[in-house]
Amino acid sequence: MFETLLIANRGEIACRVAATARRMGLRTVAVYSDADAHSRHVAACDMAVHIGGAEPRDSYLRAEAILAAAKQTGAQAIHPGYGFLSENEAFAKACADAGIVFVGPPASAIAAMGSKSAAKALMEKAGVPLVPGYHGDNQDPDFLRQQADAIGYPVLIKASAGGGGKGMRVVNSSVEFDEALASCKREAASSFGNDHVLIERYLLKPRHIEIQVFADTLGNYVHLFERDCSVQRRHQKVIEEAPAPGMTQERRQAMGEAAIAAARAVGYVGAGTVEFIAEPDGRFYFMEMNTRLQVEHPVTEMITGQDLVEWQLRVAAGEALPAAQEALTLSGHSMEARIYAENPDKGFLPSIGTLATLEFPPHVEFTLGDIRVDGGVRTGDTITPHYDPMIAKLIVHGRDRDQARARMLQALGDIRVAGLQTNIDFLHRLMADDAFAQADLDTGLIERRHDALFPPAADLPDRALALAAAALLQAQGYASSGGTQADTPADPWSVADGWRVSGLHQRVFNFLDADGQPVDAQLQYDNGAWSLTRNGTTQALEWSRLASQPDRQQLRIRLAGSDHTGDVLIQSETLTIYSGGDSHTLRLHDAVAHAQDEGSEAGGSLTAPMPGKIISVAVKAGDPVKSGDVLLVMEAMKMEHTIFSPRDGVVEEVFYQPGDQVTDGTQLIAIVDN
Ligand code: MV4
Repeated sequence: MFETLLIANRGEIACRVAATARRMGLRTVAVYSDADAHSRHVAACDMAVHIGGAEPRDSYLRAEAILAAAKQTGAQAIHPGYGFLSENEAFAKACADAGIVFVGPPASAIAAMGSKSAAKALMEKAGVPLVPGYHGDNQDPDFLRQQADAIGYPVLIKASAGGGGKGMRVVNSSVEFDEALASCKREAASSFGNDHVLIERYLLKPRHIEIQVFADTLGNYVHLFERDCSVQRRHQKVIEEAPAPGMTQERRQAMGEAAIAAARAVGYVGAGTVEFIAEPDGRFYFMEMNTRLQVEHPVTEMITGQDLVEWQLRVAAGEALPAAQEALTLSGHSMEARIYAENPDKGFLPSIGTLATLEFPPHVEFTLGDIRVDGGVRTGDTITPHYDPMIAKLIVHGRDRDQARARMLQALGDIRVAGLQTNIDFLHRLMADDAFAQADLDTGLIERRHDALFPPAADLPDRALALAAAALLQAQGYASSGGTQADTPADPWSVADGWRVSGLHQRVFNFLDADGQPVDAQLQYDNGAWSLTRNGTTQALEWSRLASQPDRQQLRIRLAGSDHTGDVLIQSETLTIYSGGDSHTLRLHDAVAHAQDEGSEAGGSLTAPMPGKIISVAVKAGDPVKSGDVLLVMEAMKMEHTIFSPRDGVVEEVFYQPGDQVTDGTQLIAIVDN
């Protein structure tokens, strides 16, 4: 076994590889870009080498810089992770030429699977089932139309060099064929620089089922069963699971054997995935082979008990596969959900910003367990526009699919994230969806279930509003508890701030919901009892504190007789309320005014109170300003916010211009004494 391993990647997969390498006693070398100097994967390794700028082409895609880092640190092997250089034939070859072990297949195997039509020709020879179609060299339009007519409509035209769903056209009849072919070829030429296409029968309601294969340098091949990755959105996997629901022992064996035949046909070594498309009746056809470790490999680890990164490193060091086919067994059921910083209500637009809070329920990392989290970021880290905005993979294991799904639902409901938008509530709805629960899976599930998965924004539940208001009172020290069941009775009299209004004590909180709509909560204390008034309706409220920190209140409430527990994260004026398995975000009105007070205490530096976009700047360096003058306007959570000067002074510097995106906590303007 080599002693030093360089990990040519970042984020969770770099941390994942480092965890196993270190467990095996290897020294690990991280590489990092300007944007990643303080990131978790650097901390996870023994050494780190800076390789360039934030953009991937300036760092993680620079083969020469990575090879130089390996030489400099004495690394004998390079693990490429996934993405970046993992399926780059030239990089695999450059490693081999430099005498460094590439933890992956030979360059020739990457090349053989690179072109769809060439791979299909190879697979056909190896006896791997293919979708009925034409994948030859003849590209004459009349000839291709005749092929389509013979296959029978609908057919699918696919760019040979395509991938990820790009360069595909469904054709429903012969008369539409010529135009679809021309348009597919135009897209293929401009996207891939190659307009070669193939024609296939178009399958309806297909499932994406893939087989994990492994081969060593001694000629041994095994498969580690299947994963079902049918739940996708625009060719991005959302949920993966193993085993595939409804899989029979015979079909598993047939698919496993077909996958091994595919790997053999290209002289494969290491971890690979053979993707099949499966019809509702179980017939399956080769789609493509991924010549790397995949994002979803943990679900295979969870059902087989094997560490696939350890397997990769052993094979790369020339050892035999750790287990033979007969020794591999499958146990229980595993699911993975990809947690992303993105906004499902805005077309899954990445959500850029700082993870002010990031907490998972009790879990293990990068290894076997009922709840596993493979992550690459920590609290305080920033999701930048430079890289994939995945926060973590949540992986669960259960004795069967129902238990795994129940664990996933529970774990999703227990994650706490503040500072940016995530897909967690969407994943929760997906997991709870009837079609998913009944394993009625196909690649169209998310679209088919669109209305259930993207419900119109529901009104904020009263329990969430009550939790928010009670949490603010707790955090601001107005009350140590509220209600008869609490340890200490509330004593609003002790707080002197205009709390007392005409004999009762009341406090109004003006919030804006995620759509910018006002939501007002009026809390009243009268004769030892609290109540919440919303839109003129009053309900009795009691609460007690479960745990309390300035930025986080865990409360139990009883609202109109119903009990709820909840967790409220308070991040300057933004509140994230977790209760009953869902989450809601509220902003206190007048937020910006408060943020400025903090700014003045911090020596006149004005920081963005939330992530957003600069709309306009009213001052420039050298301008004198008075307390209350407008400095700039920013947009956040669909609202415009005016930032006023907290004091008299002179503008020393303005750090941003209109159009710039800023994360929260970013200094916007410096003001000095005049
Ligand atoms: C297909 C198909 C139906 N019939 N081929 C999409 C990406 C590419 N790798 C293959 N894809 C498909 N090929 C035939 N003959 C439907 C898809 C497809 C799909 C496949 C796997 C997972 C998700 C998908 C989503 C839409 C379409």
